[in-house]
Amino acid sequence: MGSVLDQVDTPEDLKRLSEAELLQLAEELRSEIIRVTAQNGGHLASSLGAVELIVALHRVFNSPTDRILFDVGHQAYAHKLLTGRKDRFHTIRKEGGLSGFTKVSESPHDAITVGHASTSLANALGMALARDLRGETYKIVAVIGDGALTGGMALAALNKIGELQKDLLIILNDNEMSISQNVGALNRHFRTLQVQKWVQDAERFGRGVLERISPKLYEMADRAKEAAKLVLHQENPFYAWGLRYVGPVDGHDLKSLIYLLEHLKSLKGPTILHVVTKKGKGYKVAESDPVYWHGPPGFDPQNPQKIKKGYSWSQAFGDAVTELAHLEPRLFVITPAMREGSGLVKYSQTHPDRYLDVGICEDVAVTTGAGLALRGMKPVVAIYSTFLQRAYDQVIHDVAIENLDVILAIDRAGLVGADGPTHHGVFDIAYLRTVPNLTIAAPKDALELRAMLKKALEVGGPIAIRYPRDTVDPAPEGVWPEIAWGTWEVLKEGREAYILAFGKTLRYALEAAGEDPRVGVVNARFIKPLDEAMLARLARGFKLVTVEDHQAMGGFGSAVLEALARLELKPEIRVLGLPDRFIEHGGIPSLHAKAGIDAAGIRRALAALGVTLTASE
Ligand code: TPP
Repeated sequence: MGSVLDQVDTPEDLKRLSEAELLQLAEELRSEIIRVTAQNGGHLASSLGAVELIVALHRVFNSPTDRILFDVGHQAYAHKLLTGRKDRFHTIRKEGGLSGFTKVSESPHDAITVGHASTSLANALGMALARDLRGETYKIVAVIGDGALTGGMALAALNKIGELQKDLLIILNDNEMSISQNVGALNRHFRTLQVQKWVQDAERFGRGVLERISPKLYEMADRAKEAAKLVLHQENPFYAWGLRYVGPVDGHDLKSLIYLLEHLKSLKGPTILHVVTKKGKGYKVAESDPVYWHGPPGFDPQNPQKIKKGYSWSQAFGDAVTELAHLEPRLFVITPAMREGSGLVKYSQTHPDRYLDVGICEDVAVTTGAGLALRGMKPVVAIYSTFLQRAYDQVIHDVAIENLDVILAIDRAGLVGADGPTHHGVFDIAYLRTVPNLTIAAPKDALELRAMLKKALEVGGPIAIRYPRDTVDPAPEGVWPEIAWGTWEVLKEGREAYILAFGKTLRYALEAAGEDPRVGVVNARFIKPLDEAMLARLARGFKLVTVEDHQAMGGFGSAVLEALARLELKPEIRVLGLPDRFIEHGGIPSLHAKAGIDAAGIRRALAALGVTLTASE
């Protein structure tokens, strides 16, 4: 048999394939996903685990008329390959290439634009309402992982779906994993369901038979009856929600999946099909370590090894809080499902009683922090800038109004690269800056991060400390420098102009200024409140350029302009930041250059102010 994938340009082509060809197609999809992810990096393990499910969905449903929604959209690589994008698949996550997630503007087959978790069910409900109001008859299928189902948004949507009884199919793709081991009571219940199912099957077929025939179990059973029997029971939580529940079934048994979907697709009302899959399926290393292989950088597919990445800001944060928790017994760290990404593995093992993974629910993370603070603890909510967007009201309503001692350790602040516009952390300054009581700081290195964390515990109140997706030099253990709270720091004196930068853009500022005595550089490490004394002094004598890895609108530069207006100072000034549009995925340095916030961009701004520098290559 030649390549089956070569014969597939649209999902229509799947309808013609034999069972053997479909099985071969699944294997070819796996190879292609491994080959391209090895080059580009990407969401390998999740995509490998969803291959059979995606083949079955495209065999049974008619995309793009039928709408197939992928929650998070990171598991949908096979979907991209089957929906007219195989020739461009090698560009995934590269600048100008395919997105790493589903994206409405990329393909008519992508039902939703995603990247953040737990949105598929509310979207599906909205689509079902629209479909019925407009007298249309297409099918709607939402695929959601057990991790994404820990999100309050998904659970709240289920509540409404159960009430409204619209026709839609929800596929719960349960691999027991979020990025880390999944958490929560529902997850515990799924494990019980799985065990119950094994016991039932064992009783029905005899344990020995089951061991021999599984996972081909459903082929042998009387399938129609099987599907009907699996519609469960009083104790199933979905039943209480008014949802028909089918499962758990083997999510890699392609033939049975197709059979089941054929039967479920025309049922009235909402149905949940619970499929059990293996994250990383078909690729040994990914199956045995799905945490690392959730989203690896590139690797050698013949000899897949973990790559030791450089020391990151996340690790610097994790190391600092692990140490700090020994000094401060009230310190408590919360993560919304990002233990590894936030550098918290060591912390979680060292201080398990002062650590909480709440699941993918950033709102719960922040408000649990509020509760801890109200009762005398010192919570640190470790959260990515982009995901903190989910908890804005909680920051205002639950934390800031009462000026509670909650530290927001904001990781991945700034452009994040290959994950693109759903993940760029470029709004946090704008949305936090307007909240009274809140302090916003950005360290220049790991030592300053330690100083800020330690001092934040003493100063109290809500304090956001933002740092980028980047490497940083490690700081020595046991060293906790003092920091004058609220002050900026002159890193280089200048005679004509000063660049005000912080965090990641400081490097660009120092590079732009070089050795030129005319241009100074300030580490503007406090964004709120600004160091107005220093700002006033500089504004009186120098030209200014502000630069930030954040939207220009509403960001640090805006804060500086507002302060200058209040102080009635009018220096010559340029504000550099990201433009008022969404920045696509790409390499971070290249995206910074395009946005004009790199060293060259700073030099251009200085030139516009009459201070012309030459690049010091
Ligand atoms: N918070 C939000 C709101 N969105 C996110 N995408 C994340 C955190 C980071 N994240 C991406 S995938 C993922 C997390 C936490 C785990 C998803 O688990 P699951 O839905 O079970 O899918 P799997 O990868 O296991 O297939």
